[in-house]
Amino acid sequence: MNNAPSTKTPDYGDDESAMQTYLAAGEKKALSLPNRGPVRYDETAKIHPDILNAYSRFGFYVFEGVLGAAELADLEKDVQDILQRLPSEKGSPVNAAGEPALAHESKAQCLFWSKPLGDPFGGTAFGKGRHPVKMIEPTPGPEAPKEIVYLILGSLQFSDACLRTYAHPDLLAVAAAVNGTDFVPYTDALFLKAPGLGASVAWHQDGITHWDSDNWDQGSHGFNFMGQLYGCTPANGVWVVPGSHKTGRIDIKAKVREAGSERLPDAVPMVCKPGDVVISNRQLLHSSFANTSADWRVTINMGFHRRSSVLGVQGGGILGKNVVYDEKHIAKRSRTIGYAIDARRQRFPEETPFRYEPFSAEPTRYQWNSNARSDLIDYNLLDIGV
Ligand SMILES: O=C(O)CCC(=O)C(=O)O
Repeated sequence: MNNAPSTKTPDYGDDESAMQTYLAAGEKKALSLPNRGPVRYDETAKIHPDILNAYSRFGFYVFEGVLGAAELADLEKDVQDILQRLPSEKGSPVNAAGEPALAHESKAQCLFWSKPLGDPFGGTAFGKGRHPVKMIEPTPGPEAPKEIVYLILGSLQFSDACLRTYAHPDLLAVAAAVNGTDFVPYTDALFLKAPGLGASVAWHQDGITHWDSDNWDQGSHGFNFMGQLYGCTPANGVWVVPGSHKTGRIDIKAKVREAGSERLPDAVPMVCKPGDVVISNRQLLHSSFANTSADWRVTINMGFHRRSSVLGVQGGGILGKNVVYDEKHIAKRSRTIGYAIDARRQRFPEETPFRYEPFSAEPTRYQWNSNARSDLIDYNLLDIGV
């Protein structure tokens, strides 16, 4: 299997002791922040203002226990299937069993490869150079493969379970509360951090187009939900600098220089149990370290924007087609929401499905069936990247 763990546990070498101290201190700090708990509503059935205030203040909030046991079991089964379908090596049209590989016919780039414990974006021009500093790249164990897949885009076409999670009514209620009832999709992904192999993601702020806009604010570039299949720890999870979503573009090189390493002193890790889902503002300064720990992290990323941030806006040039996003483009890309709501209704009939306001005139237009599955092939060519 492409992401099979190696046998020897690697570490951060000369930095190991400083790293362990940093991880432990970060965890303590993260757990002391008042930004975690279940999804809660007020007496008018709106997302509780305490949650929205904490999200606004820190730029992230850990929703505890959102994904139940049945949903997690479905997700785990699909993730195992995805891992087995990965190409046997980069560029191969087949998996290790000689069967057609996942995404080998995809028109959009879906699979992102790295050397084990590497930092593929740091210090490169990717994303208009938004990851300016390379992270430490620990040496992997001797049995590690040459390259691993650490990120899969367009994930909703590869997993019905991910599609159903995308329509979790509590999460979509949060999306509506944060981005307005006419919120729109951004992109969806799976981050795979195999123990002893998982790549790092260098410090960066997401968002391309709105930093210098007159009406820029803390919500201009949307947010990601990060659903945790196995939970996440300081060693394998995402780190953020709380509040940095409000301060505009940050000079990351200077910040790392001041800190003397990429262990930024004002950062905290996302610490989650299986089934927790983090909402994370895309403008937050964030990163994740190479996973030298013994624990898997699988994150189901689901991103959403405000409609006003994308309508009539030229795409940022990283995701999907680089076009001006008009109503037609947005409506077509939003079909993932319609299909997901129906797929979820079929699997969890006891739940009250989320009502997505832009589809309120035709609530049954999107039915999840084999035609719909075909309709989702390459849906991510229309990802909305600002
Ligand atoms: O999950 C990770 O390790 C990185 C996530 C990230 O950078 C993102 O979602 O923008």
